[in-house]
Amino acid sequence: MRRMHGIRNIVILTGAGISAESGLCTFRADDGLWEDHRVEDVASPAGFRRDPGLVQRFYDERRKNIMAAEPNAAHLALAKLDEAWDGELLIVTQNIDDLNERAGAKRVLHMHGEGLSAWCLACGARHPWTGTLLDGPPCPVCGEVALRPDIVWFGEMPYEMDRIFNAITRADLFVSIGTSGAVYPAAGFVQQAKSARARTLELNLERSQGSAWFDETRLGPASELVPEWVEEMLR
Ligand code: BV8
Repeated sequence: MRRMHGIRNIVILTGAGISAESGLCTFRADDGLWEDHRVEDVASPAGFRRDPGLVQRFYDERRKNIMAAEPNAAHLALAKLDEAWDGELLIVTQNIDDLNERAGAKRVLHMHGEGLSAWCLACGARHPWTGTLLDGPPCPVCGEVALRPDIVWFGEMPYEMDRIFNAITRADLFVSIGTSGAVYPAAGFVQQAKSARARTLELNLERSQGSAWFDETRLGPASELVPEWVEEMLR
């Protein structure tokens, strides 16, 4: 059934801001995540080679925080849209938390990896992981002590770029929620959406670095803006 606004295919990009009201720090806020760590020390292959203990401790802490957090009204609204939307829909998240899935959303893609997943550098296997990695647990498949966080670090290729590219090319509407537009290639998706003649909407607490590319920017907390927007889409 085609809705009154003629939109069928939607791509939604989310960043740390959508999980801020669930108590998970954003990156660039004053108390931002990176405050007491240099990004390149904890989110880069070189940082991991230099001090694997620091990086494992950093992500063990993030994993604990993720499990202690709960989805907020923005995650629940996106899950409601995902459930009800009979057109194409893809939630592309830069976040490593599983709050979209815990809210019930199905069509979710983690372009920067997942905090609750471990990746074996010896056999390549990936494992759902809720424990710690600092103590060097063996890989459940090959037994090697070679597990790293299943995270896309700076300088590494984001996951499923082809699937993201195809979804944006087919999109009628591109919506960005809770992201500062500081990190590429995610920050460049709005330009690709524009060239695919999609409508572009930004929902954010403050204007992002890419605000100029959006047809419309709504400022405010995601827990208010996202449920409002979803109601509009399902009307
Ligand atoms: C790559 C996982 C090669 C780790 C992350 C072009 C130009 C310049 C630089 C580059 C470029 N291309 C590549 C680069 C280098 C680099 C990059 O972009 N550097 C930046 C710093 C300049 N990019 C890379 O290295 C990428 N890889 O390029 O590989 C390649 C690429 C393509 C094809 C071939 C080869 C990999 C980048 C991924 C790194 N990993 N995360 C972890 O999480 O620990 S990035 C990480 O930082 C997040 O995932 C996210 O992407 C980014 C943080 O940004 P946000 O999520 O937006 O969070 P932030 O705090 O900044 O902002 C929060 C926003 O929310 C704010 O606007 C705030 O106002 C708002 N907000 C706050 N509260 C609320 C709210 N909004 C609503 N409601 C609220 N309550």
